[in-house]
Amino acid sequence: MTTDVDGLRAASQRVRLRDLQMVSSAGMGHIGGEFSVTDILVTLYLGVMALDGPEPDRLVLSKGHAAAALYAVLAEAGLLSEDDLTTFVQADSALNGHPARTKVEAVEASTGPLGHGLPIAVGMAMAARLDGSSRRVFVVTGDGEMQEGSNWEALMIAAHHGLDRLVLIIDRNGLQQGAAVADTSDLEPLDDKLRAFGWAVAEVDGHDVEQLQDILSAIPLVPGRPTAVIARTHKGHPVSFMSDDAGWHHRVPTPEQVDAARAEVLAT
Ligand SMILES: Cc1ncc(C[n+]2csc(CCOP(=O)(O)OP(=O)(O)O)c2C)c(N)n1
Ligand SMILES: [Mg+2]
Repeated sequence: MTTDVDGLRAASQRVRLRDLQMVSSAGMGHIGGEFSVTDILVTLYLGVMALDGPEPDRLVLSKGHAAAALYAVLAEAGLLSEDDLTTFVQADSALNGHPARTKVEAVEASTGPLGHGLPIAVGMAMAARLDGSSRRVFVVTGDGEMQEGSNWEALMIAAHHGLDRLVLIIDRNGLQQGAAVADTSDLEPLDDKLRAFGWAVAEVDGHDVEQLQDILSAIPLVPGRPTAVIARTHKGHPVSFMSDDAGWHHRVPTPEQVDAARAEVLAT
């Protein structure tokens, strides 16, 4: 499925509205990181990935705490139903607060404990190569998550094996839980570090679906190298009172805040 840029923008708006509803009725979620990653997931599922056919691409949402955004995007892609979304984190629902591979067919890897998605995706990319498949493997991490040492082992082994169908997208919103990434264990210069580990690196505005679609459709950027896309985002985007505020990592909006946020999402 390849949606055009206007279609992607409209889908992002619907996903954020749906996410607000899911988090407020469930009384839990991670709205800040869900809003920062929405445009990335929408672009991947609706504008880049092959979802069916002989060689479907695979996606691992390593920042599994943003599960509500993933579920809402899967519904846009026809891989979950609107009814499914209403069950988010209810007892007996398949839609847990973190994605579970054994419960949702479209979920490729169970995630939540940070630092595992990239190593899993490396294994998937190696398996694809062994199968003679040209499928791409996309993995989306948080930037705080990139502090985990397991990611840097995975970066090394992916480059060693020249896995150029593997794409890492880092949701570079600058914040983790309760703090700025730069204040706890700084990642910079992130692009140079990734290049030094043997990756091709691009940097984009992670809320610009056109830029995202262009770069993510141009894989591999360098033949023989895995690709890392540093997507500059804002936690809570585009809601003014949530944006770039670590307090909105997992705060649940009040009904008044839901209304105010809805109006701002609709205005973008
Ligand atoms: C190994 C591990 N440590 C801690 C947590 C708790 N936790 C959940 S989200 C989060 C912050 C992650 O920050 P980042 O990766 O930047 O995510 P984003 O800003 O996109 O929400 C933390 C510490 C976890 N899920 N896994
Ligand atoms: Mg972050």
